[in-house]
Amino acid sequence: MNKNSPIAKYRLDYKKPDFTIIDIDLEFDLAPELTTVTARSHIVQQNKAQDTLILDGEDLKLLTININEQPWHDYKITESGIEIYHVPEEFTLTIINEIKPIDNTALEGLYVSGDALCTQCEAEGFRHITYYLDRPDVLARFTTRITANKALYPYLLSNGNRIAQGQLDDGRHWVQWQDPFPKPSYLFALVAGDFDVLCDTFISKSQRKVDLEIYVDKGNLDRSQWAMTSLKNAMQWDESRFGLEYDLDIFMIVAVDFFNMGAMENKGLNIFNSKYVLAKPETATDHDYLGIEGVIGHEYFHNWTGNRVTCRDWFQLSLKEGLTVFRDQEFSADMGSRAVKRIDDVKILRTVQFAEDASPMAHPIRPDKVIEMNNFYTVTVYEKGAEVIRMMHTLLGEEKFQAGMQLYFQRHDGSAATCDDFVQAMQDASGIDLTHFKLWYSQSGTPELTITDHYDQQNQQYTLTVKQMTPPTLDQSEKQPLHIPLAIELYQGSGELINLQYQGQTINQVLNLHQAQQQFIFENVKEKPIIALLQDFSAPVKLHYNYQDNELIFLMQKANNAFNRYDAAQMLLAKYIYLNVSNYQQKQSLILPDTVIDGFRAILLSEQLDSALIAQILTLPSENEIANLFTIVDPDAIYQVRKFLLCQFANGLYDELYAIYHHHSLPYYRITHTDMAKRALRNCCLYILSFADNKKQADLLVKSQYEQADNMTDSLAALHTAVMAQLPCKDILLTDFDEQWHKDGLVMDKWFALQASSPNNALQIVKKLLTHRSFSLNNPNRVRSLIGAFVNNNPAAFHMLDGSGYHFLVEILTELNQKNPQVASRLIDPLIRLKRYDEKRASLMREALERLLKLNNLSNDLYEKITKGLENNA
Ligand code: B3K
Ligand code: ZN
Repeated sequence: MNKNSPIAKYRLDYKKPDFTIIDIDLEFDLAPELTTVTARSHIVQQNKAQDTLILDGEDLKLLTININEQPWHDYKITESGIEIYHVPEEFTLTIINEIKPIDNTALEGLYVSGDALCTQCEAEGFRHITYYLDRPDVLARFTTRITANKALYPYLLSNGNRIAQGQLDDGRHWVQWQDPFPKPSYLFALVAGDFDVLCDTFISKSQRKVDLEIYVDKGNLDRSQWAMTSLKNAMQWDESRFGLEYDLDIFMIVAVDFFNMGAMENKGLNIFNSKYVLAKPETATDHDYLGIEGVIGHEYFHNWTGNRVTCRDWFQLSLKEGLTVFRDQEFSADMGSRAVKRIDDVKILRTVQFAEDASPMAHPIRPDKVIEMNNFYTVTVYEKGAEVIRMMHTLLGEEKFQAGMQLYFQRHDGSAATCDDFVQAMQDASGIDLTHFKLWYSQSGTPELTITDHYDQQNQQYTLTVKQMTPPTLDQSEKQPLHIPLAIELYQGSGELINLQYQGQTINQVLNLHQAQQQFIFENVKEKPIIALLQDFSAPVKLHYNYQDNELIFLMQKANNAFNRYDAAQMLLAKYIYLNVSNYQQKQSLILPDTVIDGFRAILLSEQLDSALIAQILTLPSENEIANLFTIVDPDAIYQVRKFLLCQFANGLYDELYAIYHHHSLPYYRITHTDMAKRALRNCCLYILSFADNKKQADLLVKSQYEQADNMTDSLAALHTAVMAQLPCKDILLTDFDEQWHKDGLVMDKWFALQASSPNNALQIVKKLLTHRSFSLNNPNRVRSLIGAFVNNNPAAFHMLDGSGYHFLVEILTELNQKNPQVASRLIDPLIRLKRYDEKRASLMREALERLLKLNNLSNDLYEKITKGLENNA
């Protein structure tokens, strides 16, 4: 931070460390105002030619340095750490330094969260605690002794097993922890505070008893049970699906209110944003419950994919993140509805990741150049990274994929590995050549498939021609064809599946694309087939194929694969969105044929489809998802067209929506997938029908649902509908919600986000809410829910033509730049995408970026994104 032109790091510059650290003994004398850290490290030279030890360290006050217990003066403090000269080949280094957790508003390193103290060290936070080789390929055994006031901090936690504890005379106590597994510094964790603890045990497959402890703020015990259930399910699932067993005697989770992201997989001591731990029916929605299950699973699964095998350098981040997201997606799919989970994941990819690929931040899942590592915890590294793992799973099949996992652990357990190592293990275990496939790791951008077909009646042949092309991105102007698995199905008009044959042989439904253009011939095809493309979204690509409406309606109703049914509906809507945006821009009337409405009616009335799937199909794509259909985005037209479609659905399907709404009411709240599905469909019906001309009835329904709801899913759905459809009851309900929940930050986040997405006067509302009693710019969750929701989920308001949305964001970022650069950097994404907007907006966005670039002490995080944004527009 605080440098004018920060220096970029390049993947290809990787060098092995000159020294390594075998053991580290840490002592913390803990207090928020001043903490003293004593670090005794056993250091061994790796490169004989180098006797200068360079350690990372930021914002530290050095007190003393000893080598082999003798004071050492041959060193220099630098901007990024310390250089210690003429060190021996093997020695003990003892460093004592001070830090001030209370001043740490960036929430990186050791900081204060409410009444507790906690750490966040990934990626490069440990250097804010002490001088160290703060890189993931230095693995040391950690022993940590924490001393603090017992009344204020009765619980003192760190990684591994508790090995000793004691009392001091002055009201302080101490606890010592030892982690038997060597680990990089980013997995170090410490927590001190007073908590309520939910305790349980898990018996592992080799009959080991593992103590499970979840630490929550006092008074929140009644919201911690679902997290425990999810943890036990995750432990069980990892044993049964991946054969992976937990390796310590204790696993702890601590929930904190101040956290920059979702959670952190520190060895044996996961630290979580309380949003992903706390849930009870009155305060958390079904969506929250599923989110908790997924994140608890994700962090737990990191114990093997991340901790036991870690990353050699941060460019390899997707090695652990893409793989662990794939694992958590599979966990959630196995626990609930696979189809619904797949649709949710694809939506995120299409909405957020495709937008990132089309932005100046485009990067491969394994980036090549990084200024601020925290900027690369992206949906590309995580979600596209998971799609790359999923494609390997598709190419290998479950059995060979699991054999690849075993080989990967056999080769790399206890060490730091690369993405290439992972692919090599998959290739060696399966015998399947992944040489061409590896390009997915180095090429950025969203590939586009353009597909044409031809049916030859006489020869009963069906020919498919597939072209692939990846548009250039700011980071890479040249693109190559990729190895893309394209899963297809062919249907007869009767709905029957056609067996894929070529030269008398049945062929696999997963076609392997390798070239810019390829042809596939299918024989014995008795009639012109209807093709279902990209089954289960077999590759993260955009698809162009000229479907007729009737073909899409057919697939919506008949496709075997639930994702393809959903996707056919999406493609049908996309056609009319595209057409109507152009109509709107040319001031012509908007249209939606009755046949389309009828297609959706059939889905709504379908008795064999899962209710949750019906709700997914009936939910219109968000404005952001729609934006990705266009090179130049017109936020006003998209908003108007989307609203038009909603009104057409509402009026056209009113009776069915109304009937299903009543038919799906539930007597009480239970967290089962069947009930969640019913609530999803019911609330989807309520939402759509509120856009009908008959506003009075909707107003009554919404109000009564809000008043009668005994759970947050239903009350929030009512409130959401009231705001989005601007129903007369909205203000009364919003006030009531505020009165009831204003002391509960996590619940108020929903209220803030909802109002930031308001279709009317959103900017004024957001500005006013900055001074609301429950809001604080210091808490990342509050910032994300109010400001994040405004800039990300309300494109028509953020991109207002007078530039007021941009102006507002500049003001907020000016404040957050100093306070919390990571949170600021997440918020700036929509502002750097100048190229996607008309000239007027683009020039206002450029001015906003130029103003930010002039800030004093501009953080590396913002600098990297602003300069890319401006470069892209040059
Ligand atoms: N590994 C952490 C993310 C750390 C982000 C640092 N800016 C959580 C996760 O992906 O599981
Ligand atoms: Zn992760």
